[in-house]
Amino acid sequence: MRILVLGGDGFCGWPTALHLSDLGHDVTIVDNLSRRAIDLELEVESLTPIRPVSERIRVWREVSGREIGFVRLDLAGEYDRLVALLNEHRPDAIVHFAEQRAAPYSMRSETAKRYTVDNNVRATHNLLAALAASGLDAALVHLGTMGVYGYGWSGSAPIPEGYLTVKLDTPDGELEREILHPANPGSVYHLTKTLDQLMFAFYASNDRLRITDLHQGIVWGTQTPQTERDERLINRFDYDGDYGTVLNRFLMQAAVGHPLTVHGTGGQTRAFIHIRDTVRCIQIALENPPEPGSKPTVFNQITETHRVADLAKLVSDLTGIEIAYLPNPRKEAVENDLVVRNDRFLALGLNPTTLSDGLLSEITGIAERYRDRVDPGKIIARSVWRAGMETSPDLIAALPEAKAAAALAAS
Ligand code: NAD
Ligand code: USQ
Repeated sequence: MRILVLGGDGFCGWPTALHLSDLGHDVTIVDNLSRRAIDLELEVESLTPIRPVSERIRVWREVSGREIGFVRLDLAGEYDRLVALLNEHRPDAIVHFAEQRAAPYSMRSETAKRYTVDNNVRATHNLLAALAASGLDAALVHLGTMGVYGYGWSGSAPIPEGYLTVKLDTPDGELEREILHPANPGSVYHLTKTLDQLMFAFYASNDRLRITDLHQGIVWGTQTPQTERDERLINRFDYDGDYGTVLNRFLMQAAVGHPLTVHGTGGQTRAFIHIRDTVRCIQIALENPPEPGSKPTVFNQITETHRVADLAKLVSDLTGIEIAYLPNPRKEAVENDLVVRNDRFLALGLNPTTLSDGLLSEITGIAERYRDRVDPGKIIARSVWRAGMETSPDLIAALPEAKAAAALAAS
């Protein structure tokens, strides 16, 4: 297939582009490199030394013999170029990762809130309008989030894959309807994903676009078989308080000898998926698109659920690093149940990669290798959901020597 990977320079997009290219698809990355610009704004870098996109693509050609195209384009701001790209390129499928994806970043300031809504909503709507105008029959796979359902809304009831069946009493009797699961966003970022869902429902119905929305959990891990093939293909690894996600942060913290930063009691339960399964799920979704005229297909893209406190204990038991219970900078339920249906991917052949000591130590190994790139002043999460909420001071001024961190872990 000819596939456009929108946001293909990012943490999920880059390994997906390589995976699809390795399978023999003709892949073109479309990205405005805004994520790299946000690193400069936040004065922090990926823990891993990611290479410029042109070098990444050149190295992939060297090691695989396969070409990946690159178009630098802002989906939210360059509509006419997007239309021209679709008309010239005529893709069979499009994978859409190209949004501002960090909940804490989306809450850090009014500017960041407005940027996140402007960028994400316009990017998605521009894509849908351009696709409808092009008359192409390309299947669209979008990366959504588990957070559209919210946490704790349905208690211990399993979260279905996108839709709920409801019964309405009418004067003429009972009416049964399938509706999108109620949206309960927990941040401005998550809010944009709930708006995306409505746009997908409209364009699937009005323009017969074939859309799959993947409600993905928190992605952990960093490398895939393709990104491991050369150090210059290495994937992004965010560890800072805005972009770093919880499990990768705990593993990085353990590797460099920083206490594990649990927000509140750690009673929050979340859904997780390894990056190797992310790329496989996208392949499966591309191979199983909905028919024109049907409502968007929703897959819950998760393989397991865990309480944050249990993850901290697991990493602490493995490494000997202590746990720090910090004021929670977010407005979120102190504790929640989370039971999630993921039958569709399992039925289509996904063999889940679940938490294992081997995979955990692979990541601490990466963090140890690049520990000199860690800025300890960027570890504590300081973007608060409401002005005046308390945050923790830095827990350490400088990282312990590598030897001291290893001794601590061994003790
Ligand atoms: P990322 O920030 O690493 O990658 C996103 C990419 O999109 C970046 O390269 C960025 O430059 C690009 N981009 C953003 N706005 C753009 C625009 N207007 N035009 C062109 N390019 C643009 O994020 P990620 O972790 O790879 O996440 C990818 C997608 O998956 C996001 O939509 C995110 O919401 C979703 N997701 C991520 C996770 C996770 O844990 N990382 C979990 C669930 C869902
Ligand atoms: N948390 C800690 N300590 C930390 C970091 C986080 O206790 O050091 C807690 C948070 O308070 C939260 C939970 O861990 O309760 C998850 O936080 P996170 O930053 O790992 O994940 P989140 O903000 O939910 O966002 C990430 C991605 C986002 C994606 C989402 C999937 O950044 O793009 O949509 O995971 S989901 O959570 O399923 O909606």
